[in-house]
Amino acid sequence: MNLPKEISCLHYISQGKDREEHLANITRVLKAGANWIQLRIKEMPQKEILKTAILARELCAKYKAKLIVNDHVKVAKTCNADGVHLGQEDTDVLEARKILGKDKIIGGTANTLQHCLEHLENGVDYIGLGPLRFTSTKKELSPVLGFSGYQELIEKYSQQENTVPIIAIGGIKVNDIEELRKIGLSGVAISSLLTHSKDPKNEIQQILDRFAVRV
Ligand code: TZP
Ligand code: MG
Repeated sequence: MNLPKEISCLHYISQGKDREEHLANITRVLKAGANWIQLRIKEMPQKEILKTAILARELCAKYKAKLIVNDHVKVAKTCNADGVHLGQEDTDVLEARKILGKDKIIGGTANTLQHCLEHLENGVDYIGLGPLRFTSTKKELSPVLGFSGYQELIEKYSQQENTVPIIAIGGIKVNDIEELRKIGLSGVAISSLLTHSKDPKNEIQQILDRFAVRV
């Protein structure tokens, strides 16, 4: 699949109880080879999220990684992040595009084919589709798709004339990559596995390698 804005095949989704923990977890995966960080902070005042985003921006610049801010378009704009990731309940994609401009990356969450088609219509740069399986990382999780759900959806999605990369999310482990890749996923977004990994370097390398096989 064509990757117009160089959408990485591995998105690390940050987690942590406070600013320090988010930044420590981000630093750890950057050192281990991650090249794409999605700063996902819930339950923190916007000012604090902005401070964290500015520091995450510096870290990502140091390791030549992309920084995508979850939910907060204004934070993404102010800290000059590479883009924003928007859920179904967040700022409208068209509105975000007006604020951020054409060169920034906008990703959108999807759980159904309808969501994917709407995102295409609105001009997102990638779609985060999931969950693959249950995960406690996200509250109010959408219905689990499983491999068969992805298969069915991607068969229909790939009949569209112009598509964008689809990134799988939700409870993903290294051993899932091969099957997801075969189904037609362009990448994976992972939080827990990498946050709690004893050897993130090894896991990141394995994931990048498994996607690199694809031509
Ligand atoms: N959206 C659907 S699942 C999820 C998000 C943000 C979190 C994925 O995290 P994990 O910990 O890799 O299951
Ligand atoms: Mg959101």
